[in-house]
Amino acid sequence: MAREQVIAANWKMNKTIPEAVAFAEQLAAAGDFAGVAVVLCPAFPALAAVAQAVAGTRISVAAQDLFWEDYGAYTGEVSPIMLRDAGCRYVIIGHSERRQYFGETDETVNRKVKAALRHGLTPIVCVGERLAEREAGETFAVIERQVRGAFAGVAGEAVASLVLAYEPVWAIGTGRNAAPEDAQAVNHFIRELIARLYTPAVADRIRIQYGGSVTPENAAALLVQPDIDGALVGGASLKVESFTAIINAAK
Ligand code: G2H
Repeated sequence: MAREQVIAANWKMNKTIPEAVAFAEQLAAAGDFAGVAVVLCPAFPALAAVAQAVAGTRISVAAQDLFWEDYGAYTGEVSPIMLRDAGCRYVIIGHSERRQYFGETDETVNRKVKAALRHGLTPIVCVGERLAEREAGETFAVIERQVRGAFAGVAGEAVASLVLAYEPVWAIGTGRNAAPEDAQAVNHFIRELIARLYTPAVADRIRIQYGGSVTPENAAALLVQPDIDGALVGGASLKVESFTAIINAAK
C-alpha cells in the first residue's frame, strides 16, 4: 500500500515567535508539497502563530509534547484541548530527549498517546535504542518494549492512523545517521511487530518515520526504503532551504 510520507520539522527549543512565523511563511511560499504531509513542530509559545501562518496550506502544526489531563492544577503543563485550540493537528510523544532529561517512561508515553487520540490529535510516537543497547545486540528488544508500552490498550484503528518515528538515540544531533539498510531493518521489524500485535492491515497503514541526523544529503537514500515513510528532522529543519530539500527528497 502506498503510504503518504510525513516530513516533520522538530525545532526543539529553537525559534522565537517571529522567527517561527517567518519560516512558516517562507516554506508555504516554497511549494504546495502535494503528496507529502509536511509538519512544523515549534515550541509551545509559537504554536498558534505558526498555525495561523499556514492556515489554508497543506502544512500542519505539531506540538513537541503534551500532558494527559484536560485541565487542572498541573503547573507548567499543556493539555490536548489547549493544543487543539492552538491549531495543532499532530503531537510528538516520547522523544528521546524527553525520556532522557524529563523522566518520560513507556507508561507516561502511553497515557499521552491515549490523551492525544481522545482529542483528535495524531501522535508522532518516538522510539529508539541507545548506543550501549545497540552494541549489546538489544535493539529489537528495546524497540519492542517501547512500542508495546506506547500502544498498550490502544485499538488497532487508532494505531493505524498515527505516526511512529524510529530515532536511534546515538544518531540524534550527532551527525551520525543510521545506514539506510539498518534504519530499514528496524522500521521493518516495527511493522512486523504491529502486524503481530494487531493485524497486517494496521501494519500496512501506520506510517513509520526515521529520525536522527537526517540531512538533504542523506534523505533520499533513507526515504526510498520500503518501510521508511518519512523523516523527523531536527538540526536540518532549522533552515528553510535544507528542510525544503528534504521534503523534495520524499516526493
Ligand atoms: C532527532 C532529530 C529530530 P536531529 O531528535 O527529532 O534531530 O535531526 O538533529 O538528529
